[in-house]
Amino acid sequence: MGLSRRLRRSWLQLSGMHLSRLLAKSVCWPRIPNFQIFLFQILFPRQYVLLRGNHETKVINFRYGFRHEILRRLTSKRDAQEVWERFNDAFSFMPLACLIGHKILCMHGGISPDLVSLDAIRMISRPLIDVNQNRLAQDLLWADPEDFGRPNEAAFCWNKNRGLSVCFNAQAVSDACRRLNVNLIVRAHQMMPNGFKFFADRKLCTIFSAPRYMNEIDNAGAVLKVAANGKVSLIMMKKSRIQSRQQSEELTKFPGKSEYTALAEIERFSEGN
Ligand SMILES: [Mn+2]
Repeated sequence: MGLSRRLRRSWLQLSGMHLSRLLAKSVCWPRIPNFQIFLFQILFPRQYVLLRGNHETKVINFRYGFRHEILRRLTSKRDAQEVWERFNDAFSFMPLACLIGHKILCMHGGISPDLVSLDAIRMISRPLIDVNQNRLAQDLLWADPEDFGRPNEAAFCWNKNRGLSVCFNAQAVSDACRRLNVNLIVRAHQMMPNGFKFFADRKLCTIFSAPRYMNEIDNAGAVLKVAANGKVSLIMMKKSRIQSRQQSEELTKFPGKSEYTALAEIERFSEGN
């Protein structure tokens, strides 16, 4: 389990910040709000595959305002807490990776020193509530590509921007592709000005599908299209116009040096509110 396989006429979303910001951030998808995509997955499970991202974890979606948003929309705090908990229950069942046509491996974050085989992903049992208990799961949701020297050897280093997980170099991508017998790794997790960016001699592609991210950044979005014959193409989405800020778009953020905050801190906040 943990690896789902779909090919024809399917939609895959690498999720992450999109889904858990579905209420506050539907502005990122002007025509298809993210909540709708979540419903599509439920209604049409063979056509829509959603992969879990780092925001589909309690720690992060609390910190970035998802619970706060639910609380604002539901008058009862108890109901809001219940809804937030149930959403996170659903997130804990989401797949961590997906294999398209046996040759394109997709995940939200990136590869891992523990990604020794595709079976290693399949062996991660779900529901998985705390992804940080499993290094492979954590890296699939959090890791980033980076050129940090040592070009001739596959290398991973501490991901200091995230405060957890790893960065991996181009050679690590090449080695992973060979070991896993895949041609391409597709991931999201980082905003790209053009909506996409290749890495490691086109063996890895970052896809970012939210134009004008957070209504603050002048970026385009992109979607990767895989034809039935395996041919890959990119669809660019134009930059959208800046929209006037509404109160409902405000995010709750908690200060911290990295994106990661200990769950204990969040629980303290919950008790105090
Ligand atoms: Mn992310």
